[in-house]
Formats: sequence, structure tokens, C-alpha cells
Amino acid sequence: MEIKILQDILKSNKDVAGEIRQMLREKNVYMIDMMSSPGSGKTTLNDKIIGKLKEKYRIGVIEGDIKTTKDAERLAKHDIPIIQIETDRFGGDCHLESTWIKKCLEGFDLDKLDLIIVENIGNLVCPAEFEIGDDERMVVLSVTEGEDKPAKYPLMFNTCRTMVLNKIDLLPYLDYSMDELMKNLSNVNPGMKVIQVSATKGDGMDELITHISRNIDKKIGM
Ligand SMILES: Nc1nc2c(ncn2[C@@H]2O[C@H](COP(=O)(O)OP(=O)(O)OP(=O)(O)O)[C@@H](O)[C@H]2O)c(=O)[nH]1
Ligand SMILES: [Mg+2]
Repeated sequence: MEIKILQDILKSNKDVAGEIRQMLREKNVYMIDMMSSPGSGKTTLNDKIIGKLKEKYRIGVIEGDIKTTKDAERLAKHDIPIIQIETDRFGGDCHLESTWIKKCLEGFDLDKLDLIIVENIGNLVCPAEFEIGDDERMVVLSVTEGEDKPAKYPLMFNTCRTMVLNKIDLLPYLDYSMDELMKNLSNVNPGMKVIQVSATKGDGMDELITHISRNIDKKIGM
């Protein structure tokens, strides 16, 4: 008897990511895969992004966590469609896979959405390996995590198109070298788009909103 072993989990993930990309193209929906370490400020940013963009675009959110619906609850006030994935229910994975994203997309009415923001599970390692069929991979790094992260986690930083550097309001309290960060970043992803923000205080948020809007408009032709 031949025992078959799944050889390439990343390949099958990638195939489904391709199907998602096709589906989103047909439905004219822009999707962002937002990734970071735990606590860098993804949900805080999303709250602000949704607040600024929900009048212009029809937004849906996929919240990825190992456990709890806390982040989805934080965004519930916006009254937009939100689907929470709790990976603890099926093994506790530390990243989102394309098959689950596809399932979530089937739960939305894609004809009624322009933008989907996926908040991936807080982790700088595994989410970088799993494509989910998005239009923009966005990594959020907060200044309290140190300048060395692009050097230590290169896959995350060289597969993302944009880096949002968050919590810049804390810079006066830190011994932080922006030059050192930029040097580490340019070693793994020269020319990467970097937007410095404070999600809580609002600095830099206009630039981030303009960046996102421009990309959505480019895809969906507004
Ligand atoms: N000082 C400061 N704190 C911030 C900023 N953005 C987020 N925080 C705080 O950082 C903490 C974590 O923020 P979250 O938005 O929950 O981070 P997250 O990336 O969604 O976390 P996980 O979903 O657990 O990975 C909260 O206490 C936020 O208030 C910021 O720009 N400045
Ligand atoms: Mg969160």
C-alpha cells in the first residue's frame, strides 16, 4: 500500500492564494495582509484606518488570533462586517492560511466591499511564509521592538511592500537610532516604503491613509 504524504504545504497554500487573488480581482476588492509582532498596534491602527476610510470605502475585516474575539470586539463599533478566526479551535496555529481566508471571503458579500483588512496573528515569523492572496503585505513595527528586527526577521521585511513604523510618540523616551533601523531595512529590502506613525496620537496617519486610498483607487478604479 502506498502511503501518500502532503509534500508541499506551502505550495498548496500558494495555489489557494492564487484563487483568492483571482476572486478579489473579479470582485474588485483590495485586500491588505497586516502583520507584526504581538502588540505593535495592528488593531489600534485598524481602528483609526477604518474610522477615516469607512465613509469612502465599504470595508470588511478578518481578525486573526489564536484565542479570543477581543480585537473584533474593539472594531465592532464601526458596524462593518468582521469575521474572527480563532486558530485555537483547529490547532492553535501562529499564522493565517489561505484556505481559511478563502472560507472567510465566502462569508462576506464581496459585491458590497471595496477593502478587506486582514489582521494576521501577532508573529514576525510564520505569517511571512504563508501567502493569503492579498494586494499588499504590510508589516507594522513599533519603535519599542528595537532597530534590529529587519535584520533578525528578514523574510517578513523583504516580502512586505510597506512598513508602518508605529508608536513614534514614544521616541523621546527611547534610545532609538532611526539610521540604524533604516540601515537594517535597506540591507533586506532596499527602497521599501516606510510610513512613520503614531496610531494613538495621530502623527503620520494622513500619509498612511493617502497611501492606502491611492492603492485601492488604482485597483478598483475610483
Ligand atoms: N504609545 C503608543 N501606544 C500604542 C500605539 N499604538 C498602539 N499602542 C498601544 O499598544 C498596545 C497594543 O496595541 P494593539 O493595537 O492591541 O496591538 P496588536 O498589534 O493589535 O496586538 P495583537 O493583536 O495582540 O498582536 C495597546 O496598549 C495600544 O494602546 C502608539 O502609536 N503609541
Ligand atoms: Mg490586535
